Amino acid sequence: FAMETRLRRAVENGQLRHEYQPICDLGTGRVVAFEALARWRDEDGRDVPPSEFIPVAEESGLIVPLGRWAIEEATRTLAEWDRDANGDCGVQVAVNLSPIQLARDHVVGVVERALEASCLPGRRLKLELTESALVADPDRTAGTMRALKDLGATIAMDDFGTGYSNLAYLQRLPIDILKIDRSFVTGMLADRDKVAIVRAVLGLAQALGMRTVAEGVETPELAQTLAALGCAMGQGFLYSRPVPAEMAYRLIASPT
Ligand code: G
Ligand code: G
Ligand code: MN
Ligand code: NA
Repeated sequence: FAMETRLRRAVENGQLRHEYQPICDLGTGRVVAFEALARWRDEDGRDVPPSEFIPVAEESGLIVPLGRWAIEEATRTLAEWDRDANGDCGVQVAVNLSPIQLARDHVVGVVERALEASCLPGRRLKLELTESALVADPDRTAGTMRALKDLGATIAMDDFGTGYSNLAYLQRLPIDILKIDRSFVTGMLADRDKVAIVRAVLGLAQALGMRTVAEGVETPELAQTLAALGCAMGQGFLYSRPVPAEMAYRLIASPT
């Protein structure tokens, strides 16, 4: 439990940070959104990846304060970008919601208060859920998703294709965006099976009226191929690694 103790201190003392990774229009390369990604530097100076500390936060219940911080910090940052732009800076901010957080906290109230505090309309916010939230508690998750939609937020299914949920929920839930998992995208130009999976997801999204984001877009060739296949947006090292908020703002102010 040593990591849990140190993570608890970091959450309480406001020592977590965000980095922001752009999500771009695959056709034009313009930044349309930023995904907020939590960062934690442990007391010994080690940058602990979210793949290590998010599970600890989920098991310990710390995901509730951590998740609140993430929503508040991301909306505060977007409001700052708007101030720097003297108006709507033109992008959304995306925040990851953990299934445990959805089960244990009143996320809708947290989102509503954060939007109010930062004077942002709900449409500026995107919330990324994973299929595991639907497996864990489909009814509660569905209700939360509808309430978040009522606030104006966009709902994205993260890591799509890697979970264990069935496809029936896709049609019943207010999902705006499917994010195609990086494992299907990176390297797909040399792998016909990956192309087939990506095509199938794009077809499904189109049939259900959803938009798509491909994760793990590392090369211009990949961006071109995905755009030709009908994918709207991409995220990955081609555009930028996750970067601190000040650097992210410069990516909007002077697009590449
Ligand atoms: O290594 P990298 O930072 O890109 O890892 C990002 C992954 O970590 C995201 O895809 C997401 O699953 C998880 N993550 C990052 N920040 C948060 C957060 O604030 N809340 C939750 N639930 N997950 C996060
Ligand atoms: O799939 P998930 O969202 O958990 O992945 C997030 C992780 O992937 C982060 O660590 C992020 O830095 C990394 N990542 C983001 N874009 C790319 C990319 O284009 N290629 C690779 N290999 N990793 C990426
Ligand atoms: Mn995500
Ligand atoms: Na992800």
